[in-house]
Amino acid sequence: MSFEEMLPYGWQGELPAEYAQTPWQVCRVSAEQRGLYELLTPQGAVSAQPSGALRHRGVLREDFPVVGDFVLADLSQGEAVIQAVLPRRTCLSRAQAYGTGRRGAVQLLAANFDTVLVAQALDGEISLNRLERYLAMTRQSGAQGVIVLTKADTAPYDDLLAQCAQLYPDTPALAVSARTGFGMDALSQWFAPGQTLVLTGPSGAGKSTLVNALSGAQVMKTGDVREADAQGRHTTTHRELLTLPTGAMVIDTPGIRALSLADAENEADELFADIAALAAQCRFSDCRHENEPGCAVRQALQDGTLDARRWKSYRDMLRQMGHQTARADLSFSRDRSRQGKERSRTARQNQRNKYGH
Ligand SMILES: Nc1nc2c(ncn2[C@@H]2O[C@H](COP(=O)(O)OP(=O)(O)OP(=O)(O)O)[C@@H](O)[C@H]2O)c(=O)[nH]1
Ligand SMILES: [Mg+2]
Ligand SMILES: [Zn+2]
Repeated sequence: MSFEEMLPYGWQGELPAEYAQTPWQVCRVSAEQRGLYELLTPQGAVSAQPSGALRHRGVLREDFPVVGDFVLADLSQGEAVIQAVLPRRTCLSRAQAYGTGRRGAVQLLAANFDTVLVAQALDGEISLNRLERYLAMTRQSGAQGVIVLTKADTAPYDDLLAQCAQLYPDTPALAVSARTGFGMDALSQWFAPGQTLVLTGPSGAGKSTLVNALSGAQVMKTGDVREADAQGRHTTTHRELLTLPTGAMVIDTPGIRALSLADAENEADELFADIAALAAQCRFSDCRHENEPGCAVRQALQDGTLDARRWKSYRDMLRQMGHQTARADLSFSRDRSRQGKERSRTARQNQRNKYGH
C-alpha cells in the first residue's frame, strides 16, 4: 500500500513505527453516525465499523474514531474494519461539564485539521462572549483560528472587524457573503490543496451555505433561520468531511447546541454549588440520587440540610436542559449502546435519562 495515495486526503504524517509492517490501509474518517463510519480510501468511500478489539480497548469517547481521523483499516473483507486510530495532530473537543460538579467525558468534534473557521452571522445579534468561547475551543485544538463574519450582504461589518482585530490580534478576521461572493477570494487562502478546515459556529451562521459556495454545488443541505431571532434550525445534524474542488477538505459541523448546553451546565453548577458538593460525596460516582446506598443528597434531604424545593428546582433546570439537548445527545448515547457496554455513566447523563423529556 502507498501512503502517498492518502496525501490528497490531507495525510501529512508518518506512520508510527509500531505500524511499520501493517497490512492495513491508512484511511480517513469522513462521517460518523450512530457508531457507523464512512471512510475515504484510495479506492473511494466505504462504510466501516470499529473492530471488536478497538471497541474492547476503547474506554473513553476519545479512544474511538471521529470525523477527520486517520485510521488503519482492514479493507480485505466485505465490510471495512477499523483497526486503529492514528495519533491526532489537532483535535476539537468540548469538555462536558456536569451539574454534579464532576468533570466527565470529553466529546470530540473533529480531528486533524489545519484551520478552524469560526462563523458568526452578521444578520443577527453578535455575541462577543459566544465568539470568545468558540475561539477558546479553537485555541485548545492546536490549530489556527479564523473569524469569518458571514452574510456580509446583510449588515455593516467594519466596526466588528476592527473590534476583532483589537481583541484577537493573532486571529485573522474577515467578512464574507456566500450569496454575493464577497470576500470569498480572501477566504480561499486557507483552502490550499491538502489543507483541512473545520467550520464551526452557531446554527444558522451559514456554514453549510459557505461549504456549498466553496464546492460550487449543493453538497450540504441548508436551512432557514427563524424570522424572530435569526436563530438557525439545526439543519446539519452530523459532522461530515468533504473534498472541495480546490483540493482542500472541509468538515462541516452542526451548529453547536452543545456549547450553549455547556454554558447552561456551568450555570447550573454555579447556581447549585451546594448540590454539586453534596453529589460529590455520594458513594457511587454515577449516583442518581434515587435510592442508592450512601447517597449524600438523599441523606441531606432527609435531615433537612437540603431544602426539598431547592432540589426540585435543580431537577427542573436539568429537565429543561435535557429537553433542549435530547436530540443532540441521542447519537452519543446510541453510539454507546451499540458498543454494548454500559460504561461508567456520568451522573449528568443519568439525570438526563431520568428527568429528560
Ligand atoms: N443573506 C445571506 N443569507 C445567507 C448567507 N449564507 C447563508 N445564508 C442563509 O442563512 C440560513 C442558514 O444557512 P445554513 O448554511 O443552513 O446555516 P448553518 O450554519 O449550516 O446552520 P446549521 O446547519 O443549522 O448549523 C439559510 O437560509 C441561508 O440561505 C449569506 O451570505 N447571505
Ligand atoms: Mg449546516
Ligand atoms: Zn446520590
